[in-house]
Amino acid sequence: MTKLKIAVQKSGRLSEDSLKLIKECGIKFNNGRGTLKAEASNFPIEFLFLRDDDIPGYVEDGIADLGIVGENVLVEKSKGLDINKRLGFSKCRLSLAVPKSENYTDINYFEGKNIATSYPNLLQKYLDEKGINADIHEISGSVEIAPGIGLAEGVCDIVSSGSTLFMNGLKEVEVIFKSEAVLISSPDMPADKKEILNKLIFRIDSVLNSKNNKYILLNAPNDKVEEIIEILPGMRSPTVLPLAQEGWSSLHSVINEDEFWDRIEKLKDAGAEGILVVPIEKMIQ
Ligand code: PRT
Ligand code: ZN
Repeated sequence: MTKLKIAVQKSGRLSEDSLKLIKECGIKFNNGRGTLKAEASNFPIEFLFLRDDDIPGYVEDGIADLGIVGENVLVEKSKGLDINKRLGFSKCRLSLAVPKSENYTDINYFEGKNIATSYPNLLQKYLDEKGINADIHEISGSVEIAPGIGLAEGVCDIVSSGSTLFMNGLKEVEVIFKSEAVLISSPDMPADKKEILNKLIFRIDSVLNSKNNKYILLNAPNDKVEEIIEILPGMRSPTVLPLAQEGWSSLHSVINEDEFWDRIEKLKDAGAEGILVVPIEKMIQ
């Protein structure tokens, strides 16, 4: 039977969320500590646990059919792979930073300077676009200490909260790339594997959609129902049910996380009462 092999990070910032997503897709497997491989019991998929930097290469070589990796690593390695799905976790940015005391005005600051990074390709591309000539000093880790030990005048590193830069006396001055975890595959996947991939993507979509949406229930006097329906865009139109109390209705719908607070305020102003908002387990569209 055809199976997909998916490469996921063995241990690190991507691992937990990658495996959580797969579990939320209803896929069951055992991954004991230190195992390099695992097999799902209820879906045709096998897992390879690897270092994130190796994942694009393994997918390119066909050792794995799919991978979950940070977009920063994918683009840095530039392997001509497809992004099948943006997964919304491990969000971060690749930024240029300089010592706090520096008087930074714009990107021309870096002309002729030394920049330490683990992302030489992404950085070079950015500097080329901006017409800046700088010396890129590639190092594999602890990039943030480079200015302090006199190795470089600036750094280009992954930033999430900004506290690592702050603690090392640096300030973020330019964001050069925004990243999140992505599901990748080789562009030439055979049809039988593609079919399994489409099933997996269908499940991932329903999990991601459910995270971005909430189920909302509220009560409203009948003469306000029409106005409230205008504010409540559902997957189709809201469900309206009569309440035991004469002249009142209950409305049910789905609301997007992004517009949530804005809509709730409008609903209250329009006369909605007893508003309940509940998470959605899966959402099939
Ligand atoms: O061992 P392996 O090679 O598999 O893992 P790794 O150590 O190379 O990678 P890992 O687990 O640290 O990160 C995996 C992926 O997570 C990265 O490629 C990014 O896509 C994503 N990610 C998200 C991050 C961060 N957030 C992050 N904050 N990767 C690294 N960091 C580091 C950054 O390098 C810096 O040292 O955290 C520090 C900055 O964090 P803040 O919060 O202080 O700004
Ligand atoms: Zn790595």
